[in-house]
Amino acid sequence: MTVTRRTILGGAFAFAFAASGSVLAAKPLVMGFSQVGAESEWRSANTASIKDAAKQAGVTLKFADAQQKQENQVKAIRSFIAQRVDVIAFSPVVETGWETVLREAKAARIPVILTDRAVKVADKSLYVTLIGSDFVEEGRRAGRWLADYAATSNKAVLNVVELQGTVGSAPALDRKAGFEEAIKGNAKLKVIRTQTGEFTRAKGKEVMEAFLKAHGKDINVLYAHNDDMAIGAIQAIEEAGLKPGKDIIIVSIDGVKGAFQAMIAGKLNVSVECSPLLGPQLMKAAQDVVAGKPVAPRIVTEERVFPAEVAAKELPNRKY
Ligand code: GYE
Repeated sequence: MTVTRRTILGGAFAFAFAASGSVLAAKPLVMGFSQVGAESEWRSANTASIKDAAKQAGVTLKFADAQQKQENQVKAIRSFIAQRVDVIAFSPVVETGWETVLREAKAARIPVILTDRAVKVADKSLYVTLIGSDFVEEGRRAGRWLADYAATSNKAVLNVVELQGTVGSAPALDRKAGFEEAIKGNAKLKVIRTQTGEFTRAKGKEVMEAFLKAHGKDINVLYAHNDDMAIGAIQAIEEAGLKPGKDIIIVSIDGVKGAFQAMIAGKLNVSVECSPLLGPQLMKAAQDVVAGKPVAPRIVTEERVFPAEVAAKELPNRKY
């Protein structure tokens, strides 16, 4: 008797059918998920959201942490293919280098859903959809906030240092580009240094220390691609005897609780929201794709900007 595992009904279950067409058994949908790592508060909230949503939806989740390494993600995806999961989802650590493994998933007829970060592949049929934020827009929002701030400053020029995210990752590339676009032609804003802080507190602190050593009090603004690097940099600024949020204006992205606490303490000036709560949308897309229902090729998360003035009022509403 031949049994196909192709799913033709929706919900959280993949139904196994006998050759005769009768339903043999209802099996929970199995998802293999390869996570970037545990580099930030954002990432921990994202992992919790995916695990909770899987439980809620009755999806069996095979979760693998790649520790910020693409090779680990490729290995995890290959193992999901070998295990014949119903759907593969992953948040790609970097944008390039995915063609081969995605072709392997396609050959095995396992649909792939991207969450959070994008990949650069010529063949768009290698994945079903990308669920996540518009990082270029987040960068623009950070840049627009800073341009508004600069307009009120009586300094002729504000020297900006930038802490970039993981080299080659979609959020680092896009947040840099969006920010540059928003401050382009602004004679008051000058980016004097830019370097990666790998999205972590430890590296953010270390790189900010180096910036301070080289430029000291000449630094007027820090633009950090995420809150964790900003929080690390805040420590470095304090250790250098300067006041974060005052001597150095700080703009960052994510909107995690740690950022709200820093804003309330007057040490961070603004955080542009990037929601990590992608779990429910991911489970819905997975169920739809396995059920053969249409799924939009891009699902964008809705987000806001939180300046320090609203931090105390907003903190109780924050879910991550
Ligand atoms: O901003 C950062 C995390 O890809 C949007 O990754 C995500 C970024 C997030 O490490 O904190």
